Amino acid sequence: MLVRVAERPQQNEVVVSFPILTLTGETQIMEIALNDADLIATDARVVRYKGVDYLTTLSHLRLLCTDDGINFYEPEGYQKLFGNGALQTFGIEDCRVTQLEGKYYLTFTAVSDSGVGVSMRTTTNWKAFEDHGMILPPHNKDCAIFEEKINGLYYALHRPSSVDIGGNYIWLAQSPDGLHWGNHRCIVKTRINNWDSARVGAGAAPIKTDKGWLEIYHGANAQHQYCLGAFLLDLNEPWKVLARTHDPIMVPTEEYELSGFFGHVVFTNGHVVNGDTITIYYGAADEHVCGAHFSMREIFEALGV
Ligand code: MAN
Repeated sequence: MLVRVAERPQQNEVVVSFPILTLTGETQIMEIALNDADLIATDARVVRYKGVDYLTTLSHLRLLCTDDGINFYEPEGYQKLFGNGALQTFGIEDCRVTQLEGKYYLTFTAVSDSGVGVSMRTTTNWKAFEDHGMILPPHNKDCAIFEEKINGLYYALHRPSSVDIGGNYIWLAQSPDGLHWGNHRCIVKTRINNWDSARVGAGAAPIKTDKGWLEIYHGANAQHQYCLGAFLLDLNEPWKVLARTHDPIMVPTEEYELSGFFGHVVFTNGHVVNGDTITIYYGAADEHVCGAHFSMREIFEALGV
């Protein structure tokens, strides 16, 4: 499992402090007095100072191993993955990993003062990584590449945000080489008066099933309450949405999902399928990584297929 680790210094009552990366990769701590009139700090995740947005935490990615899917440890001899370069100075987050033709494709959110976009690294052995830079420019996140080519093309789900006309919708892109993406199509939108009314975004790589590509996605409402749902895409024409759950398949209910660094959040980037059981790994309240078992049959029932 590759986890997002978000770090910040111990906070005190006088200043808000947060780390950013310099262009040469050193960590620099920014400090702003809490009584500074130019500081806006109303969201646990972001601060705005003199018109510039910063993140309150700096994230990197860490590889963990498990023998049973429940107990995880950090293996020796593997590097942590840190932000690198001008487009990752505020960190890297929320990685989806796709295994395709012997290669692992890591697509993650890259954050800097230039914006939030999707960057990619690939590896075959988790020791040497090839950096492909930013593949989808701001504002974009939640990119998950399909684990098989379809009719000779790579496909990926991603989530651009359109601030004026449009919204935070899930799009599908195709690529001849896995690096250059085009023919973007908007396939799943937010739904008014529903749990996914404000934003939707892909979870991990779609799961190939005999009914279609099954995608577990997150949705949030205007109060930033995040739940999980599912949709199904046609196997050969993945821009066709065959079904979508009306109600969420997972809602934050436990104490550790309702309160934490940012409460009322369940947010997934990874899963393991074993027969009818799918173990969905998810972030709870932006604080803990959890796992939950679901029945594939029950998800298909919720989809009405
Ligand atoms: C949102 C949240 C944060 C994340 C930033 C940048 O504010 O998803 O957790 O750090 O976007 O991606």
